Amino acid sequence: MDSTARYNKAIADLTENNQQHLLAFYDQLDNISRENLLCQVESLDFPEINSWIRDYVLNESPLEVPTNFDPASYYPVDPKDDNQAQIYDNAVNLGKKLLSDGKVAGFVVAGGQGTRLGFDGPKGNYQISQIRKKTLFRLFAEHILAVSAKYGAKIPWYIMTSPLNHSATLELFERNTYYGMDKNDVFIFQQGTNINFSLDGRILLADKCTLASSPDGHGGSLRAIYKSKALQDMQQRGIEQLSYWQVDNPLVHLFDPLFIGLHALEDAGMSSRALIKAHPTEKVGNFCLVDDKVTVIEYSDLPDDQAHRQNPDGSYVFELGSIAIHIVSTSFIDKLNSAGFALPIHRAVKKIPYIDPSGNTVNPDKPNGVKLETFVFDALPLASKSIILETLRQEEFAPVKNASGDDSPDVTRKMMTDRAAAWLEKAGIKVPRKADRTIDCVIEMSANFAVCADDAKAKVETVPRIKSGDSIYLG
Ligand code: UD2
Repeated sequence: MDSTARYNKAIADLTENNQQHLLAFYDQLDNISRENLLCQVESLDFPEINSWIRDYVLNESPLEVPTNFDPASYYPVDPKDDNQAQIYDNAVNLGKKLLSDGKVAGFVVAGGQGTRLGFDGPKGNYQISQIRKKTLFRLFAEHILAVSAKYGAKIPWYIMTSPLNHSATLELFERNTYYGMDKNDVFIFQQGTNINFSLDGRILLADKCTLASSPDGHGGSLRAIYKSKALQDMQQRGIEQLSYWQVDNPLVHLFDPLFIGLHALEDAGMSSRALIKAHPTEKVGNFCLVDDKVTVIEYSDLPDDQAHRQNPDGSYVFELGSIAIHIVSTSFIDKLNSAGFALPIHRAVKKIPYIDPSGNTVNPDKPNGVKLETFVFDALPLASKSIILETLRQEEFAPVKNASGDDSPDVTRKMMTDRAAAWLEKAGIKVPRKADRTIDCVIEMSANFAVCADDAKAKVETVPRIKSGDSIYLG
């Protein structure tokens, strides 16, 4: 079909679906831009788009929130009896074996925009460590290398980006020589995107030849792993379990043998770390049981009376918060994709820059459009089995999300020192504290020194005396 015929067909399809404004500037474009725009229009699946507009754009509360749910059961940090202690021992042994057999890989989702932090570029390039100013990506790479060395096995690293930051991420890894990792063990791939709509259901134009679009949510990772052939790469390497985490949390225990082992012992498809929420309405997902399946109900969807419901002992019934740390079996991802699957779509009303009918770029100062995303935790109920292991906030959860206040770099950095101090004190080392018992020094502990409290204990001899006000790097 020549370009005139293609244009005629495109305008007819768009008009039929009330989206003809997308070609309003066609006459002003050069040939390359026209071709580019026609390709985007030709790829639109109108039956699907019209169902999205009906169900998620024009419908303001599309998701059915379950009304009948119970609290989910979980493995506590410390085993509750001898029987459970035996299970934990077996799990640790199995987890260690899977790591030494090279059956485990790392997987970080890093496709988000990081708007709240106000940091330009991939969030993984944010300098979070206090003394050596290491970035999140560098800390994760060092952690992976340290665990690889500990277990004498390769641990490949899969990184999901989005069109917003893919080339910048690739460039970062090249410039930093893959942070010391073998380039062949780092697999960087992009997630998919969804087009953006105005509140009245029209597709927005980002510029005169580009439809507005945004990353399809971290739930898109389960399809992107498959489409990018990352899954194939994992299968060729014999990877059975993926350790999944978010790019904003430098405290995550990337490869905890207990977590990996419990998941594998139970033959689970996808499992989760959880913590006891700081307060009933903390902004994390809530682990629940819906129809006997582990399900996360987002904080915004949990009714207030349920969030505040208490047990006779005063604890909250829905006390378990999701911190987006999972183990996912590669066989589960394969099964999902081979059978065809769809995760629920979540609607987010946002400020989306667009081109108005006169061709001017508008940067709205209030939400003007809808982005559609899927969430990875919505895959939990699709797994035939799913376990939850409790963790402690101070051990494993200090995300960098906001420029100041809660979840800000200052809080994260303090928690990094606090955890290092706790590991040293557990090993019998004296750490200076102020009168109010807060730590009176800065400690940066590299993964090379320790990835868990036991590693730190084995290195006590190498730790210098720490005085009030010191800045100590343990490498
Ligand atoms: C997420 C969870 C929340 C809690 C919290 C812990 C959701 C909806 N909520 O909240 O329950 O567990 O994390 O920190 O997830 N990302 C992509 N592609 C995308 C969107 C996000 O890769 O299209 C990545 C992003 O780079 C980041 C992670 O997913 O690593 C989390 O994204 P977020 O900051 O939007 O999630 P948040 O803080 O709202």
